[in-house]
Amino acid sequence: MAPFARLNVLVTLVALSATQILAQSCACGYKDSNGHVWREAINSTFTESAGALAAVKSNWDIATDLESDQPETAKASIQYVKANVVEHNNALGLKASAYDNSGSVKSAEISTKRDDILYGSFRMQAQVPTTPGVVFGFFTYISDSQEQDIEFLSADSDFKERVYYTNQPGQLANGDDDPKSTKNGAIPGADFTTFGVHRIDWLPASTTYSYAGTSDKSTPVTASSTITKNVPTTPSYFVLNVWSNGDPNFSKGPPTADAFATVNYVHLYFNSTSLSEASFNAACSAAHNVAPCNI
Ligand SMILES: *[C@@H]1O[C@H](CO)[C@@H](O)[C@H](O)[C@H]1NC(C)=O
Ligand SMILES: *[C@@H]1O[C@H](CO)[C@@H](O)[C@H](O)[C@H]1NC(C)=O
Ligand SMILES: CC(=O)N[C@H]1CO[C@H](CO)[C@@H](O)[C@@H]1O
Repeated sequence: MAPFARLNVLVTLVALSATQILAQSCACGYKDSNGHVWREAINSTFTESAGALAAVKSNWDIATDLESDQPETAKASIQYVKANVVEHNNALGLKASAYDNSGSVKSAEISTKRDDILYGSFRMQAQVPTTPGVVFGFFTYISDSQEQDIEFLSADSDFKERVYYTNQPGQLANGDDDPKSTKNGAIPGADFTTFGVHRIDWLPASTTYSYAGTSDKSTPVTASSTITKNVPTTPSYFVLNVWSNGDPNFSKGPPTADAFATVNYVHLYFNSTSLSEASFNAACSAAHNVAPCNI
């Protein structure tokens, strides 16, 4: 076996055993701060010594598609490339590259290998991009009308505290934002360029978007906002991306320098259509009904 292959096997074994330990110790699931219990978890910590890309490899696919179907006002297509998902500041970097006038902006996207996630509590600790002209997204997705997303637009003058929460579709037939399915606004005092936790809690009748971070002076700042319209009901992927299409109506840009989101971790706690309540209960009872792990 070549030394690199041996290393890969070793990394895989370490990753597998970490997953098994996680599964065993939380056989009765994960209980969140609202008292909801979730059966499964994907715990991607990008700051560990194995490196961010090892954690990506375990649970995520890196997008490589060209998205050429863009609004009329866009200046470029989006080309997702593997090379833009990188180790960055000892964490995961998602990069939209400085535009090279090639007709598409090289961008970054990771999505879970699983598309069976149905309800859950999803958190990431991250810093938003500071180079103007890109979108940073954290969202569930299965189709354009079964999607709930958190987006940050680095071109906003107040991008350090402005966030876009949407249960898609976020627009009315006349093109205006639908105030019932989208809540866009500033979280006064927040500084998203410091590491804060952004969270989506997806329940059958509501999506709650929240933030727990700090101001630029390290004062705690928290906020939360609930949307009950267009709550998705279909099993989905979980996705993170950083992209630009140069559309003056939204992403603006394209960026003239590389733009990075820096992600320390993504913790997804959820139910899925692959592990039934009955199988979960059987596994929990086989583990002597230990208490759920608090998350
Ligand atoms: C997720 O991973 C982090 C760091 O690796 C660990 O501290 C934490 O306990 C894990 N959470 C769960 C619920 O397993
Ligand atoms: C998730 O699974 C737990 C354990 O089976 C169950 O109690 C809970 O109702 C489920 N949550 C949702 C939103 O379906
Ligand atoms: C919906 C919207 O914001 N449309 C705008 C898109 O950009 C063009 C050109 O900048 C404007 O004319 C539209 O009003």
